[in-house]
Amino acid sequence: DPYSGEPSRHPALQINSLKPFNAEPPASVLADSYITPSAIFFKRNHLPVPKVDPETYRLEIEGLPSGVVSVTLSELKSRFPKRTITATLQCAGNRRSEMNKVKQVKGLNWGIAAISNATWSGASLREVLLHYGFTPEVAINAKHIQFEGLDKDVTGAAYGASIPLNKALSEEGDVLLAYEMNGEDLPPDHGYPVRVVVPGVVGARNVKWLGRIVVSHEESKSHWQQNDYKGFSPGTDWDTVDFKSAPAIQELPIQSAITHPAEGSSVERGDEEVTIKGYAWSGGGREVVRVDVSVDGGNTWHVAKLYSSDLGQNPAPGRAWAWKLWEIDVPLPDGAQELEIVCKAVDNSYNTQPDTVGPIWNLRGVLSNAWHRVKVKVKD
Ligand code: MTE
Ligand code: MO
Repeated sequence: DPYSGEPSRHPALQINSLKPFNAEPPASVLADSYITPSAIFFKRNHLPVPKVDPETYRLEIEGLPSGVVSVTLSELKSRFPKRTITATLQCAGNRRSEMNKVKQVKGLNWGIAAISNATWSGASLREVLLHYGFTPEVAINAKHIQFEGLDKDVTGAAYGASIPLNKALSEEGDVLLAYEMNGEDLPPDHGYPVRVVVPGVVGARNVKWLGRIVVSHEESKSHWQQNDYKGFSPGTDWDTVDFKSAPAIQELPIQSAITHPAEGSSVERGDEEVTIKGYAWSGGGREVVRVDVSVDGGNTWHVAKLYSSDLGQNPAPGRAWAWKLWEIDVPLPDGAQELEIVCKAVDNSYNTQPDTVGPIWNLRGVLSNAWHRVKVKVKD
């Protein structure tokens, strides 16, 4: 069994698939802390977790004028300043289960918690590439940075993905070769000993157990870059889909969801108010500037209070990599028997979420970011 050496996992995780391991925290605890504890951070593995010995670990870098470079873990830690960012990771399939309710899609049936927030520390990918000989001449032909994991399928093919060169090389891109998560060594499930953190970009490009970086004129040839993680029209089905016709998902769209109260729970009329909580995040470093909340299905709206890091710092423009948590107390409407609680977020480009799932439905169930709706009863 290739899965016999898997790490132990927190019992609170809600398991979507055991082999490979895919799990999300309960929605009710997701917004309890701004930084998601690593043990309950969502986990999305396509393959068995590889066992990597930090002593023999080598990161290979290809496509630079000096040929193949081989970097040890201690070189990565000692040669480059340790950079730290707080960044939210979201799987392209977060909230896929809502698409499934419209029409069956293919993929893991994620709820609203295939998203989590952590601090990540490591070497800057930009600084590493420049150190090992990346020059403007290289940039004339190179357009993509490819990443390969040390996790392999039965045919020996590794997990792989790529990002545009400009994201990797930009000083404001903040792409890390991370060796720490929340101040500790990366846990096995999250890519020990090194993973790429590409803030603002879909989880799939944040390659774990990083074994190789290739500076290239083309995107990664991997299945996950070419034939998956792409968006399509609701009218496209498995008979007509042409994966070559759509770009690979990189920056994700605006997202928000309600973590409290839970669907089907109830509130007391005597309380006169309902406390509503959730998260909001946007891709590409766009900052969430507002979250609107309704308790009557979207007829009337209230503006929630936003929370970011406990340091209270505003993110630099275009580098809002971390989510915001939000909270609001809304008065109970007179006589209502049931509330339809709705949230939608707005980012600093004034992008907002679509109101329903139908028009954004797609066969793979990715990019599911419609208004999140939760129904609760009002008890007399
Ligand atoms: N990297 C490798 N090597 N193998 C994988 O299966 N899954 C990707 C990405 N990086 C994956 C990977 C996907 S689809 C997501 S959403 C994120 O890792 C999940 O990261 P996490 O498990 O740390 O939450
Ligand atoms: Mo993902």
